[in-house]
Amino acid sequence: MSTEAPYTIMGVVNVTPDSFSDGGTFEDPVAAIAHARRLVSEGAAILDVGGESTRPGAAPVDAAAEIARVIGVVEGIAGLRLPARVSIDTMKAPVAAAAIDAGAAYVNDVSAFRHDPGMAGLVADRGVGCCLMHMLGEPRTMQLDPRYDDVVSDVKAFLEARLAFAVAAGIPEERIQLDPGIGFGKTLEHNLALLRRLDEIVAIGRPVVLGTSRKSFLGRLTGREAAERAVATAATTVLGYERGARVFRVHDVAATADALAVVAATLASPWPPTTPRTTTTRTS
Ligand code: HH2
Repeated sequence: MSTEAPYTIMGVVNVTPDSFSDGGTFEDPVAAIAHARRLVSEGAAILDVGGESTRPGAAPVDAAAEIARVIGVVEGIAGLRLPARVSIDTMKAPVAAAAIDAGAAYVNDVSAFRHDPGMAGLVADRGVGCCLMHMLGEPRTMQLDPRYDDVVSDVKAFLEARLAFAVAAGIPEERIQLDPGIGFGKTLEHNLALLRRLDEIVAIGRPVVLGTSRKSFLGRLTGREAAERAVATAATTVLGYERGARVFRVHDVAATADALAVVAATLASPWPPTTPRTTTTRTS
């Protein structure tokens, strides 16, 4: 029987001064690398390193500054030889190229290859995996007045079109994952509709990445500050897994690992072998 988990946890490593929930915490490369090591010990199989915040209204960063922020961290993590792939969270081909040279094996592009015309060719040529995410507009303006005919159908059509674009650029379909972009040009109602009907995005046929972690719609629902939203995030993780998402981009890896171990065991038949964090078990 395979012992491989039926899901992947992507741990967030933000090397930024201004990310919405952890800006400034891991700006120091030594702290970022130590954080990455901890996330892997908690269950992350991908580490998503980002040097530019995409929060609503965030100031853009040029490629040179972004490279200066992230490359030492990517190199440092790759040098640890952890059992995890390094992902670079960027919309810019020069940043992705430098990160791949430094050991990254996955490009997480929240613009789905629309921002930089060189990105799709780079991912094709370098043979790495990628995530294509839906975003309405750009980070600076995306939350001003987002409108859709039907948010789920519109996001689905967008992702199908971007998948076709990426395949036409020479990226094998097996290396492409898709993300509905929770919080990127979406109201609370849009985010909830996408979660409720996530199976429609899953039906495209590529692994779906879900990025709800600590996002502001969870704050609106619970009244909690960003750093206190791990439980709310876990609720979306359970729901997302049940509806077919398989990659979970989160800040709180340990809580997510617990939630996924339970939901995956519950839905699987027979119960898949998971690796509990401790061996103490009770019968109830
Ligand atoms: N969300 C954020 C950044 N990158 N990538 C994907 N694929 N999906 C997401 O939902 C997603 C993403 C925003 O979260 P965070 O990195 O914590 O914040 P910031 O952009 O402010 O750095």
